[in-house]
Amino acid sequence: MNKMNLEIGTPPVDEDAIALEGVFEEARIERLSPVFGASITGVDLSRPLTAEQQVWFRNFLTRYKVIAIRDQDIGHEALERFASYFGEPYTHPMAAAVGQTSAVNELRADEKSTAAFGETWHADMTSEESPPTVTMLRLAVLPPHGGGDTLFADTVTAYERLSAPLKAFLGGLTARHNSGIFSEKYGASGNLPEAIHPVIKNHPISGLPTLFVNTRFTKSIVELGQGESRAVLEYLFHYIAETPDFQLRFRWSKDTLLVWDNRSTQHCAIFDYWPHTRVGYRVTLYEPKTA
Ligand SMILES: O=C(O)CCC(=O)C(=O)O
Ligand SMILES: [Fe+2]
Repeated sequence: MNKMNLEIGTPPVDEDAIALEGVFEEARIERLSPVFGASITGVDLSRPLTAEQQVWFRNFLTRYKVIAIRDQDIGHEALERFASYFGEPYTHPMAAAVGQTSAVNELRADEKSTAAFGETWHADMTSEESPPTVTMLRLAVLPPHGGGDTLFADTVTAYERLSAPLKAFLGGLTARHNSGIFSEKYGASGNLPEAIHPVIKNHPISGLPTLFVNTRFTKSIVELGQGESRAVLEYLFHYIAETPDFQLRFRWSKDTLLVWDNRSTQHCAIFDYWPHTRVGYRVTLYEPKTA
């Protein structure tokens, strides 16, 4: 089996395609759920990866959608280097307001926080014409009594499990996404991105259809009347948020680097640890690199 057969244009889902032999001899993979998600131990991101290892990681991500790379006590430079294997760093349009000063963005919540970043179900910045493709987050400080888990939903499986008539109906629709959340939450004004995306969007690498609407950015369905749009979106938002069968709850460990495919998943951060501190370092990428 060719280890690289998940790259652009081929369907992803053969486990042999991400065999570790000859690429990472010391590594071990464990599933995070039967549906999606995997963790890997025994790799070291403090050093550059070979071209073959980079392709392997991209395939691993496409296949599992959320990957946890354990025990990465790495600095920002190594984080940025690993991130560069997945795309170009994305700068948030509200960079200053969300505390971003470089490609690596500190995510911090502590006793002074009234909210944490990403507390509603969303994919990152779908209000962009080309939304981020991959996001990675390394947690450096964990709350002492647990908490601060992150929920994920697999939006390929969410689509797959809809009935055929609903799939056919949604297949012809597009939706408006905007960044209103930033004016509401951060008082932002000016040119915030907005975009129209198909409600069912094919993943650019796997080709698989995904359910591409989210509570944070999706405002209406272009082809429907206002009431119809509201009802359909309401149903889809609830369906994604309330179907545990295609969700996982990720429990962090210190120095885990979590990478998610922003095109085939949604996530929701849980802020249950106040007044304790949780600190992470985050890099967001756009424009997939091909091998
Ligand atoms: O803090 C988290 O677990 C995730 C926050 C979030 O939504 C993000 O980093 O995109
Ligand atoms: Fe997010």
